[in-house]
Amino acid sequence: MLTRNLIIVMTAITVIGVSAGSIVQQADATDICGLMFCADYPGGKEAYQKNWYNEYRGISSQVHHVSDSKSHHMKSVIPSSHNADEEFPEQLDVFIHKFELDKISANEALEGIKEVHKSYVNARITTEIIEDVGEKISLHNSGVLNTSDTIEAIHLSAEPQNVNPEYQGALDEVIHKFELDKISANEALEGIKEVHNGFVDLYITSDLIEAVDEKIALIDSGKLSGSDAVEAIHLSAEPQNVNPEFIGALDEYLHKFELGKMTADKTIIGVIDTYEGLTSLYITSDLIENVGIQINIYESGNDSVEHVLHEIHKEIEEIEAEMAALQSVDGEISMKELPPNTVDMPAGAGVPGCEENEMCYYPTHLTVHAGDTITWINSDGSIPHTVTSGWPDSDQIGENYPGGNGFDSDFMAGGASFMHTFETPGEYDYYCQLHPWMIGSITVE
Ligand SMILES: [Cu+2]
Repeated sequence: MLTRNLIIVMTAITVIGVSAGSIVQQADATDICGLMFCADYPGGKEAYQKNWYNEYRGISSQVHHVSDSKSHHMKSVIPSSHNADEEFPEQLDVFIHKFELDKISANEALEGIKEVHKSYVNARITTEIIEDVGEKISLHNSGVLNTSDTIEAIHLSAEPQNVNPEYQGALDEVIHKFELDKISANEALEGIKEVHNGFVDLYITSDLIEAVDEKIALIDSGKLSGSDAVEAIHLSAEPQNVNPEFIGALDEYLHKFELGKMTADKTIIGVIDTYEGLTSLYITSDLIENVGIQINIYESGNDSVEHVLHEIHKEIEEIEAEMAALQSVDGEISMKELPPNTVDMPAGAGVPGCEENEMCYYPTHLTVHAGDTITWINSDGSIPHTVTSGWPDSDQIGENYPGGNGFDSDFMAGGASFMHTFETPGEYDYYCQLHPWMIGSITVE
């Protein structure tokens, strides 16, 4: 898992470095260590590369003889057809990663890649991946792609499972800057287009890339503008996040309704607004469609508001149960024992995807008694986080949280902790302003 994340991060950064340099300040491939600048990484670039390389040793030694040999030794690659989609990328990785670690030149890397490819073709083994790589090699042969772009393109098409996270990671860099008001909507769009074009220029496509393509076409035709466009791209670029974000927004109203703080009529209006907000951005999911059906039932006058709200809540619970089931299949998360009333921000919280295992804030949902003090700890290396009342995109956050009792840790460096005492019963949502996929809540009884 760690290995996978590092590859994703490293290559995402390379893409940003190449394609969005003007937006992502100093985002030069040599300066970035994971999600941070090497200057901020404990031990600097050398430590980062060493950690990263060690993760890869297993694979490297497995096919060591290949990486160190010239063409006449290539018979030592034994192509196998039943596992081709796994083994072929692994064999390519040896050259790609040596290149990324500056251990071999781009030409040497491409030479190695070509020979691995040839050995599969000679053995008459083909798969979509092998064909894709063949295509990239011919683009290089015809002069359309230069050598390092070719390697980058081969890297991404040889690991199709990585294209989406890498693409998302690159988009996220830009989108989060916009959400933190560090760049304007126009600058964000410019950055998104640069990231997008970076992939398209490398002849890499995926469903996700096509979905963003569609949104960009909507922008260009004037149907979406400014921050709506950025939001739409954000949500369609993270389809796994649409439901949690939608649920989070709906919960704002449903919780208030359940706590008797909002009438059913006002609640349904909030729910409809939330729903229309997403659908006007051309964003859909099963949950969004099911909530749409309930809204239709309400608008047709065939059911009471209370029952419609109840049905919507049931839809949410079903999706949440599905997400929980996926997590338990994902399995074994080993966590250190935490003292009571403590929430940890574990390693990896700064990487999108932690929300799938509820590992951005751990525990993500905590129930305490009025008068209890909660301590949050940032254990995520040297990556800063915040603990801020509200949820991404809400108007009133931190100490301005509606209803009072809001809190805001401000930037918490790695190792820092933050405490807040909850005097009043209620539901307290909070999130990280730097990584909006980090969302948690405290229930005070
Ligand atoms: Cu964070």
